[in-house]
Amino acid sequence: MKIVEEAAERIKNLEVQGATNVALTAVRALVEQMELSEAKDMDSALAEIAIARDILFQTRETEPFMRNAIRYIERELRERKWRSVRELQGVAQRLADELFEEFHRSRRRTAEVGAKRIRPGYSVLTHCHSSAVTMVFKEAKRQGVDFEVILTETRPRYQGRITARELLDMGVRATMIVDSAVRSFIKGSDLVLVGADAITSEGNVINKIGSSQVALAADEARIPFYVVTELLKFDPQTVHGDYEAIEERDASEVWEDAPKGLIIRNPAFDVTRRDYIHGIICEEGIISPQSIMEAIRRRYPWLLEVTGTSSHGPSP
Ligand code: RUB
Repeated sequence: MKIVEEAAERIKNLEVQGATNVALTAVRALVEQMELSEAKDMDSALAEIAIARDILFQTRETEPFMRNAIRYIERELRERKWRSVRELQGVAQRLADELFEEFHRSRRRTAEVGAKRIRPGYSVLTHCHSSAVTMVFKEAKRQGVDFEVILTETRPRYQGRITARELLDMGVRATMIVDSAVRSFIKGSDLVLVGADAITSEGNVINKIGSSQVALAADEARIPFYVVTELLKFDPQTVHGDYEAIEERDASEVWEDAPKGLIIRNPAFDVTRRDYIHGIICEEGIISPQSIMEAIRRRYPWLLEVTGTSSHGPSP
């Protein structure tokens, strides 16, 4: 399981970050690992997939996109009859390719829709690093829209620096602020765009810790707050009453040589209630968080069938 274990390590230590990169890396690792499989029969090949799946699922708790993508491939492989392990390997590769194609189509559509919300002269505030939000910025820039971005540094892992570099590479004017300065800068903004790690059946969104504070500040200042995301981040377990688990990361990320006895809490994500979200910008266009179940049924009905182990987390 070398390939899968290495990918899992890179995901765990945030070398690979962001829900999308995590999902794509996990799927690639699974398929590459299968390519090297020396399983003699179908049962042992499927058992290997199950082991790989468990290793990948344990990397980060709050990543339904990864779980959905891997469950999809595993389910398709289990449900069909294969003549040989070779054939199964080919099909795993094809399923992954299809998934990637679908993902890129969704991304293009999401970027086109999102870019229309950025008007000339706008100042857009964002938090953390989201590849979906970056795609929207890129598309707006490609269309020649002149706008600027206020971005948070995003303690404790400073993902804002990734966003900052991407914006500067695109030639977009970028201003970084500390996370606690959001309320001071929100009044000068026209729009907030953030990504998502998970969407619940009620239309609440889980994203980088601090996103819900940004949403509160935006609400107070009457600035529209949009979430840019693929619908594949929907967590089917939430339909059954489970709360999305919120990953708690190591205290050393916050303070490496903290004094003994100090309690440090380091949740990676928080929940933004749907009431604060103007819209979810996704492959279905801009939808209201309240209509999430409808959109999932229309676009990815299989998501509602592929539930696995439950995840429990704090209430929103
Ligand atoms: C990243 C984060 C991002 C979402 C969406 O957290 O919260 O906003 O994952 O990213 P971390 P994308 O750095 O802890 O993974 O749009 O790329 O899927």
